[in-house]
Amino acid sequence: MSDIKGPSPDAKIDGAPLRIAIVHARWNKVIIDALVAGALKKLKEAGVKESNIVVESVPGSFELPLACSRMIGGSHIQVASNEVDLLGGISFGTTKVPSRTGTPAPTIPSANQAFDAVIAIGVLIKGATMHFEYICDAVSHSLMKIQVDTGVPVIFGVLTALNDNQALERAGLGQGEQKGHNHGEDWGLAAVEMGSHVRRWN
Ligand code: DLZ
Repeated sequence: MSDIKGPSPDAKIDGAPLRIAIVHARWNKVIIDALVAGALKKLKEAGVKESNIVVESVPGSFELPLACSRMIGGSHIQVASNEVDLLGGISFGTTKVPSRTGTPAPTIPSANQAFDAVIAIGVLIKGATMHFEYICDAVSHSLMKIQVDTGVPVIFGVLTALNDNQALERAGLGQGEQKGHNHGEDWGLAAVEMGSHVRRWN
């Protein structure tokens, strides 16, 4: 990576107390797999325990906002395990919280939240129609809204590439001499930093 662009050196934050979710799309899977691996690598290097990381997948990027929103929905309820079942609700130990109770969840301190941050990972590659523009716009705005509305950081791990090579390079899979930088690593670090900040700010 150049010295000019990209994030400044690692903030060296201890991720040991944090719980982090990764929600990824399955479109363009080779690139997705590399990005998820990059994010996981940095989470673990920062000290986030494997048992405190949940990885969930959805079909495409368009599904990311709903999945993130539902994963965060569990953040307002006491957590005893990190087992998440998006279709049937969220399981906390032996107690299953229904998906749509209609009852506002009790808010409890952030130390008890299900997730301190969620990383949304998708790879959108422009095609011949306007599809790309619509999904990029909807997903980016929705993910921002979710984090601002809930106060739980949602890391924007969605590549919006104009062609395959742009996406490959941003996952460290570039074809030429320059393999590129795996942006998943930056997203892992951003999740640790933001999760830690929000705990402090609460
Ligand atoms: C349909 C579609 C297309 C054409 N391209 C992509 C893409 O490049 N990246 C991605 O993550 N998803 C794509 N999808 C799938 C949509 O995100 C979504 O899953 C479907 O439209 C179903 O809602």
